[in-house]
Amino acid sequence: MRGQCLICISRETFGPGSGSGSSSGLLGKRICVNLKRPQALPNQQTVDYPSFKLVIVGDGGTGKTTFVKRHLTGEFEKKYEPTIGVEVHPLDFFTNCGKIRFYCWDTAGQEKFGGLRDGYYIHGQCAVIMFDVTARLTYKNVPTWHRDLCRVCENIPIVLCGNKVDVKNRQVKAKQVTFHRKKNLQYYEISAKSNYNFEKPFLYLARKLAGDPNLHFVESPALAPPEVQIDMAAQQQHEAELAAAASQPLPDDDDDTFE
Ligand SMILES: Nc1nc2c(ncn2[C@@H]2O[C@H](COP(=O)(O)OP(=O)(O)OP(=O)(O)O)[C@@H](O)[C@H]2O)c(=O)[nH]1
Ligand SMILES: [Mg+2]
Repeated sequence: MRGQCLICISRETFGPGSGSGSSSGLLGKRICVNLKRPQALPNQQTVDYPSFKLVIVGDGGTGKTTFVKRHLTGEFEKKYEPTIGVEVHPLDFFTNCGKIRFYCWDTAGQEKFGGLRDGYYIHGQCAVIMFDVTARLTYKNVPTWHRDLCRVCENIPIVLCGNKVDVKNRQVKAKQVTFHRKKNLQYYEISAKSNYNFEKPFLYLARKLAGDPNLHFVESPALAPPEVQIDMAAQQQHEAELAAAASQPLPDDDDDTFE
């Protein structure tokens, strides 16, 4: 299968320059990151501007690979090809503080293709946990992904993404999504296929990593053209429900009661 690989992680294979922390631009000055941290693959080009390892996890089929491939490459898999092990995609963004790169470690959701599994999380500096709003089980499994991730990466900024909001008959309603509130994560509704909210998770993570809530993107990344149109009126309704739910008290423990 194209571009898919199982890789081994070794600290020694990454030389100076593979990490961020070089001081190009304001961002570089603010962020202190260990230069030896492995972020890219050993054979992957490294850059002299701040770069971060972003780990993407979630059940198989939730759209992780589709999401990262929207950026630049223009590739879009219509047919579902499960990821084997991990694929690492370098994604660049232009901020008012300079350029920033996320090495997106797109991991396999399917157990049988998991490879090193949480071995891929080592030195993760930020993360996206993805579920599919059309498949309840993928939301039920979010706490497990979160727990496994946090065992390896303590205290990293994490975004929870509910993908496929373009689908009419969604199974996980916006107001049923509460996990992020319990764990202090950011939540975004996204649709990889329509590019809806594509930039939001990256912007949130960039702001957290830079420690600058005012950081913003100065250019939109080149994205693959939308494959579907999203019903914006319906989505605005969902976003309003989400905002309203945020002011409600949290259910005691709805992880198990969400059926
Ligand atoms: N309707 C809709 N379908 C999507 C969207 N994103 C992904 N898909 C479809 O969902 C299926 C799975 O997508 P992948 O990106 O391969 O899923 P994955 O999370 O990488 O799966 P694993 O590699 O097995 O972990 C594909 O058929 C995609 O076309 C979306 O935003 N909307
Ligand atoms: Mg995949």
